[in-house]
Amino acid sequence: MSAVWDLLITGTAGGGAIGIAGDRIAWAGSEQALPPAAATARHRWPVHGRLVTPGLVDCHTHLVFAGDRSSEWERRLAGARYDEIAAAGGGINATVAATRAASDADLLAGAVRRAAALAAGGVTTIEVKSGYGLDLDTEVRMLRVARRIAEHVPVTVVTTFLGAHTVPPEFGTGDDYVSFVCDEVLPAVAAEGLADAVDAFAEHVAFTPAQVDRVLTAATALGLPVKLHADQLSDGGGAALAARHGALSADHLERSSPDGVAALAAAGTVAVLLPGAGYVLGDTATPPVAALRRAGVPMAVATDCNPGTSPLVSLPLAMHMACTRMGLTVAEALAGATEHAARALGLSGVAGVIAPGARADLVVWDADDPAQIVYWIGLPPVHTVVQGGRFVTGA
Ligand code: DI6
Ligand code: FE
Repeated sequence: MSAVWDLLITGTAGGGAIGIAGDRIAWAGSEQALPPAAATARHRWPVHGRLVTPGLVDCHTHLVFAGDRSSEWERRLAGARYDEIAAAGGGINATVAATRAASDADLLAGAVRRAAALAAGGVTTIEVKSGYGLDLDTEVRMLRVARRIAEHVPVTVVTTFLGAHTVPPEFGTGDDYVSFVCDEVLPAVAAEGLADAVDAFAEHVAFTPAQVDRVLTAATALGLPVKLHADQLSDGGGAALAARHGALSADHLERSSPDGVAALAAAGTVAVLLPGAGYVLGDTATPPVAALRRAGVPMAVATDCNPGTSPLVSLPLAMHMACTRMGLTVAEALAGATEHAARALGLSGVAGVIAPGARADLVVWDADDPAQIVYWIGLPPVHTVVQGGRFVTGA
């Protein structure tokens, strides 16, 4: 750790102090225990009793897409079902058609707007999935666009290849499409270093466990970590399947069985809760939070921001919903949007924590208790965001 601190934050809620050197946290602890390096810090910033948290981590989004599906939602309000709309050519494939037709500039502009909204709510790390291209060219374009978000919004972007999102119309069967994903798209994406992880949609409207197994096996063979959309609309054994592959995370889990929960616990896989999707789909099923808690499965919370089931661009609101609809405590929601979310991205110790060596991503809140962050709907009390040691809003 370099000797001279660039910034010393003092007077946090609870009497803490944080030393920053370059883009990393050099020291964190009680103000009473400040080491000698504090005396030579280039800048001092007393935050007057404000709460300071790690920069929030949104560990599951589909930010890059084109088109609009609000009319599908209107049809669902009138009684149509998500799977019926998908079977009739709407759903994910409607967004695929719009995304294939969009220019890179348009894809980037839309993603930047949504990323900026997330950042305004205190997010400094965003995972972004592909999965609305489903052909080689568009999947690659989506991932390149995802990486470029960070040129426009002060966030770190982590990318996930979700080629196995649904079967595109030009493929007759899921098996043929999965062969194309494993043999052609995934190797190209890996060769270009475009994906930090690989995901798939295990669901009766998408891919069978056997097909998902092929995708995750191919990813592992290429050295890429895996994660899985699991047990959202039906219990297809997705949690156990994710665990079997040593997945970083299993996401959704509304219909996971006790066996699935036990498998996640044994594998150390993070459970990512996505309350926006169930809310928008009007699904009253919620993940087995009490069982996950009992089993010691780390729980993360994310927006699942996507055009079909979760048009949500506020992580604090997702945290609120995770408390109100799923029974998380405020402390669990905060850990879920920081430390556990970072773990779901393979970034333990790098993001989501205030500890020496971690990235200096911090939010100073106009609040002195985490409940005040989670409680408000539509007004996250962000005072200042520091990303990579630099002020990006406020002070
Ligand atoms: N699960 C979801 O909720 C979204 N994708 C997924 O795998 C749905 C995405 C969409 O409908 O566009
Ligand atoms: Fe999703």
